[in-house]
Amino acid sequence: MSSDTSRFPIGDHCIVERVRTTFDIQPVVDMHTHLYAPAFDRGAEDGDERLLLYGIDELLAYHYFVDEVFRVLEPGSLTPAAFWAMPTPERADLVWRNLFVERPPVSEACVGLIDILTSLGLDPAEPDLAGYRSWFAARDIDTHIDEVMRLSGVERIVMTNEPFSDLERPRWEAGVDPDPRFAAVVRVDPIVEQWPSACERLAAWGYDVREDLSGQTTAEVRRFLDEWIERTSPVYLACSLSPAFRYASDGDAPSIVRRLFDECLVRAAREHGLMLALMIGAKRAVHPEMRLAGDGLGRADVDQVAALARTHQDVTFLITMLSRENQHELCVAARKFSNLLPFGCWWYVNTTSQIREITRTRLELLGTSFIPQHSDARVLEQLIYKWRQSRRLIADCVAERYVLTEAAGARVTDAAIKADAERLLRGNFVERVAGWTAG
Ligand code: RAT
Ligand code: ZN
Repeated sequence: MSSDTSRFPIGDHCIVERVRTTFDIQPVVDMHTHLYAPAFDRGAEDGDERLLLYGIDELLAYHYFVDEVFRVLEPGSLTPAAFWAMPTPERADLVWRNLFVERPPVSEACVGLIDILTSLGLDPAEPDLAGYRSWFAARDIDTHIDEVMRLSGVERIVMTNEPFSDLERPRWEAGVDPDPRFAAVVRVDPIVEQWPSACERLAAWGYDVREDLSGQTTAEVRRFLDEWIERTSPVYLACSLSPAFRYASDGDAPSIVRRLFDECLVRAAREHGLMLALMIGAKRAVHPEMRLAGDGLGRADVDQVAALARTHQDVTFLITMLSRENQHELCVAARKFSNLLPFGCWWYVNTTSQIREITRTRLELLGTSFIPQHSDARVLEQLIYKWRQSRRLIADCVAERYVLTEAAGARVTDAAIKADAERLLRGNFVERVAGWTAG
């Protein structure tokens, strides 16, 4: 454990160690990941695309490394199309050589990968991937998941389950055995973000829906949501929205998006006693040839979130925003509407400097009434570095507040520190999930 407490302006360094120790051992509920229970891949044949990704090749093929590697390749030496045509191990070799062997790994994602290797007892200085590949190949997946969860202190992994994904939908329809280590989430971006094509797909699946929402459309969208809620038993409903997202109506007639929220998504959330998570600010396909690595971000309008919260005060909205510029405004909106629950430092703000800044702002404005982090892990072992890093950063931000609390004259007991750690890393989420049972 590092003993660098120099950035604390005043006082009692001992409280910093007490907080770090408490946060280090507090189990986490990771409330947004892209990981899947291994049961989703049971029966998959060699060469089939997998839902649960793990191991060195997948770690290096992670989309956070794709845009990073293009920044250091000789300009014009490789097109995105040629890159994607390479098999995964070849892409992994390219990333390893360029970002880890030819220069010291410096970026957030690079340092994270080194942390993973070291935590698993591997030497991070191998010139090539052969040794890592055989180490991962010898792992039994169920034991490996347990070990990764132990190392990262994660008690339950919340998946992102997408009924509109052609890869995932058939697995649910065929039936997936429940795995107590994983919880489901129904995520339906296309319903709001690409309504015309979502409408076409729903119609092809037998729902009586029309693009202008006439007739039975919203009832039929509800039927679709109800069926998926029944099938997956989700812990919340979710939707990712572009920075241009608008809920508030400009004229008298409610917009299609507003009706989809009011009559479908929010109503389903309310009637099933679920939270609705909105992840706002991803500008999809800014550079389409880069595929998953081609998304950017933009500043969104927090007034839209406030309008939703004001209209539906009996539903809890889990909100994360991608733009740094939205973070302070979101905290202020959450002070006005207690049904707004800010969560996580998402994607491009899941970096050391941004986690520190956002967590400090949230603690200053919201006390401990928010969810400071989720991992967004897409590859299993990422849980290790993402949680190791976030735990420590969150603990230090909390300790910084306690130093001020004590300087002002109040005492912070060990029991109070433990209660805050529990609230921040699991309680603020699980207490709002009806019927939550320990994993
Ligand atoms: O962080 C990521 O991996 C992004 O690609 C997105 O998946 C984002 O987290 C999302 O949930 O849309
Ligand atoms: Zn995500």
